[in-house]
Amino acid sequence: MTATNRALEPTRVGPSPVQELRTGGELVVGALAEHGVDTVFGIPGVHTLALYDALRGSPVRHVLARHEQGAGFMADGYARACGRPGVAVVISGPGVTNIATPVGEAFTDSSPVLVLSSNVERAHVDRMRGNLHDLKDQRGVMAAVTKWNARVDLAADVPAAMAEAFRQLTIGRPQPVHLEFPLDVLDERAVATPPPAPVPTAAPDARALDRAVERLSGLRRVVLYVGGGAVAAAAGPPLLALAERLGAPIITSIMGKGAVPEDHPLVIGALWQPGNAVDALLREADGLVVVGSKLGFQATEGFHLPIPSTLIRIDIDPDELVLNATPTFGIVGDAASATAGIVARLAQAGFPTDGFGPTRATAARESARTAAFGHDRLPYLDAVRRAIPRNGILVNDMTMMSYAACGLYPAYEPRTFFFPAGYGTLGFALPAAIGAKIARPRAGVVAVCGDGGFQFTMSELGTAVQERIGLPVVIFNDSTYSAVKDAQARERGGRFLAVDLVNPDYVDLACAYRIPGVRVHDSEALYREIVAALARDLPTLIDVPIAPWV
Ligand SMILES: Cc1ncc(C[n+]2csc(CCOP(=O)(O)OP(=O)(O)O)c2C)c(N)n1
Ligand SMILES: [Mg+2]
Repeated sequence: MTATNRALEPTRVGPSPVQELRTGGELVVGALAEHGVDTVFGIPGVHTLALYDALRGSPVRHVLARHEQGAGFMADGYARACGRPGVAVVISGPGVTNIATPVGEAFTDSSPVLVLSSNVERAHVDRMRGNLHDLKDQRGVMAAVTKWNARVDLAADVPAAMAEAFRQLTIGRPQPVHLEFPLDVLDERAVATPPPAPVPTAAPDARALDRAVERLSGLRRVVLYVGGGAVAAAAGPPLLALAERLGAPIITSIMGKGAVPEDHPLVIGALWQPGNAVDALLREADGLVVVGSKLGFQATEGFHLPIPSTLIRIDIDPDELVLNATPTFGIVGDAASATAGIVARLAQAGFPTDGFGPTRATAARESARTAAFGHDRLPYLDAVRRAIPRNGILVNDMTMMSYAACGLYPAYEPRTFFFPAGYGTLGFALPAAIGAKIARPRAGVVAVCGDGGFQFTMSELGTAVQERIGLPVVIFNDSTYSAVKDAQARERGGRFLAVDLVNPDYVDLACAYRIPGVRVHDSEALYREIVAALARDLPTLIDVPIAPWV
């Protein structure tokens, strides 16, 4: 096996007592089942026939996408919804380059996606000898968008390689990994060597927690800033306990939405903006505790988030811990156990503080809401929120209404608000929502798209119909790439180009797929149609013509 980040030597502990010869493909599928994978998303080809042969009759469900980009977003949506790795299976060459985009999204947003691909025969890999689906450096393509990737050159190495892939998906920051199998490896028969034992993850350093508490006891006005790491670690209860003990308001990034309930009086949500009431609160603060956030360029509006004199950072990833803002000190650890460790020590110290308190936090939130982007479209967002159950999932595309939702749609539970925050890929919402609904079939899942973004992956409607996915797909339709038009208006003196769209009639499109399609003109009708669509076991297209944003 050849690995990108480090050499991988599987432990050879001799053949198992039952020396059953299995194909590489069977060993891959066997390992998937052993690692608890119930579903894979993909598109077959002649290079993956051995894998599909093994999937037939296995307990692993295969969901047939219409484009590998869709399969990648579905795997990402699945992972975001339940926290377990989402798995995609693609062919060599075009299958790999097609899936690189959604894997890029999963990479920037820290979502654990496993891509399994074929490659040409071992003897021909990277040599461009005219094989079907030749790609000069397939692993290089995927190295750009994954945390770890490797080629498996012997069928006997498959279990160890799969074990390492799952280890990579579960240690540290969750991010995509890729394994490729030359097609003759998938057909090769071998006795599997058992995988090495998993390595347990380390607990946060007790001395670092002691020092954090020491430092916190000298502070009077602390604010918590919570990112996607808190969602991944299900850190809500200890974060609320910490906030309540310190009287500390909680600001979230977009990726942190839902880590703590946005109707708690101390929770502000993703409403920080330079100059608003939340900004004022931060400028008054003497301490900021950042949990599971890289304090990224976008989230901090170009690094303009006010940082008080004491900055404590908690992150599972030692590199992210010091990225963008140097902490007074940092704690390497997962958001839940590190925060719980601080709370336990504060309780022991009998540490009392009023801090800003819930009244200040709630006042800042309400003031920031009235000044937030898209406040004039609130009736639509309220209708969507009322229609989706408290634990239901809103899956957003890159569209103006979703930008408004980032601030104004309250999320109450972890893994209920998805947005392609880092890579900003149009076409995320529909396939990611399909993946989410497959991961959590009983949850109410709603996709929100713009008319432009929807067309990037609308072919996945076919997947949703075939799999009978009950999914309202709301298209806020202004026949425009408004986000771009808005930028051309503000930054280019209104010199518009390439932003007007001639769209299909989405109700007719629904008709072509033989699924319900409706057009609604106000928020009440939108609410009713989402509720009705959530009760169906088929997708529903809801076209909402809206006033121009620009
Ligand atoms: C893959 C990809 N290509 C291009 C863009 C650039 N882009 C960002 S927003 C946008 C317009 C989206 O239009 P629509 O989905 O109708 O939403 P609206 O902005 O009109 O609300 C474009 C083209 C992108 N984000 N992703
Ligand atoms: Mg539009």
